[in-house]
Amino acid sequence: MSECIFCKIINKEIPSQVVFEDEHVLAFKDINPVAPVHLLVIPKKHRESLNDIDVADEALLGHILVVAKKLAQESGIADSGYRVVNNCGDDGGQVVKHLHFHVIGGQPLGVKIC
Ligand code: IU
Repeated sequence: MSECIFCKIINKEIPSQVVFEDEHVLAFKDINPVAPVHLLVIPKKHRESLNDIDVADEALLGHILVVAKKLAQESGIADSGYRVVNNCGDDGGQVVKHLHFHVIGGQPLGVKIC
């Protein structure tokens, strides 16, 4: 059994507020939202970070972005704007070691560092 917390969420061993699911990805509300809309889109396959992605995962990554856009539209933040963020590794601020993309919006967002 995986010790990864996001794998446990995928396997429904830990509850979450799921907003989208298909055979490849799960999306759920972040438990500690930093904005009115804060979702996480994760692959069902365990990948620790973007560093573990290779060419075979290109379609999966594209799918994650399409799902992120769809969820932004459904959340009503697509027109005003939003961010899709991936934190990779320690200096990138990644805390949970299962690849995930934040979808954040619903208010003007803060400091841009890039
Ligand atoms: P980070 O990119 O690894 O820093 O983000 C991890 C996010 O996962 C963070 O925003 C947490 O609030 C969120 N999260 C969650 O939604 N549910 C959980 O059980 C855990 C973390 I642990």
